[in-house]
Amino acid sequence: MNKKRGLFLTLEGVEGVGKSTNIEFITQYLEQRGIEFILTREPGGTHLAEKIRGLLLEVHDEPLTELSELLLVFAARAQHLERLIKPALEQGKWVVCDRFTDATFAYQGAGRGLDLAKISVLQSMVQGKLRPDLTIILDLDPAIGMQRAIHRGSLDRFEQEKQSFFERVRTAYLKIAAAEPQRCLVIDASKPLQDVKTDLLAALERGLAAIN
Ligand code: Z5A
Repeated sequence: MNKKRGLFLTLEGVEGVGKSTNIEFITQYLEQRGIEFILTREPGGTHLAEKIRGLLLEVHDEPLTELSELLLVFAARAQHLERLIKPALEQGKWVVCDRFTDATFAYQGAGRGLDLAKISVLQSMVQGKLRPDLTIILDLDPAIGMQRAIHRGSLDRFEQEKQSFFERVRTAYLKIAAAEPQRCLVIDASKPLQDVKTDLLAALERGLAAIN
């Protein structure tokens, strides 16, 4: 029997914007509706892809080149897609993913300044036509995000970047949202958490109604 493909939802935003916090609201929403889903993240999501995540986030004596970083992001994604995301979608499960390829366009593209056309080539090579059905972009001034995240202790390789890097990342996310309004919903994450939750759930209802 052919089961209907599950939906692919992604959550994006700058550092400390509240993705982990808000993803919990999304999963509660899906549970209440009896929707079968998996929760995963990028970079990572499978045993090997999580090892690649370690390489990407740790600070190394030998600096990682920008191209190596880009290729590692897509290597992790290729593993994640084939081993976890695609099988789940084919079984009819929804996939909720903390970051996906929009993060590559934002961080490696706008942040590092790598050629967006090259990222698009890798996107097609690794994903074929697969794209998220719905993407929630939590938008916040990176200075506030950094303040929210700072208590976590030592900074990873990305967290050590300057504020201007994260400002480029934020602008890139807003550009993606403007270019693909049918897929991307932007939520103002500077509001108190309860208000962000209300906006997020309303956006989710609207977004899902438009897809289904
Ligand atoms: N990366 C990349 O470069 N290219 C790629 O293609 C991909 C990723 C996929 C790891 O991502 C890094 O990988 C990321 C980009 C890069 N690096 N950076 N930066 P990650 O998603 O694992 O790491 P992260 O961005 O650092 O996520 P995070 O710091 O865990 O942030 P978060 O999940 O968005 O935030 P949170 O933990 O939910 O919230 C932070 C704190 O704020 C917490 O105490 C909350 O209680 C509080 N909070 C949340 N919402 C609010 C509101 N509304 N008001 C007040 N306080 C709040």
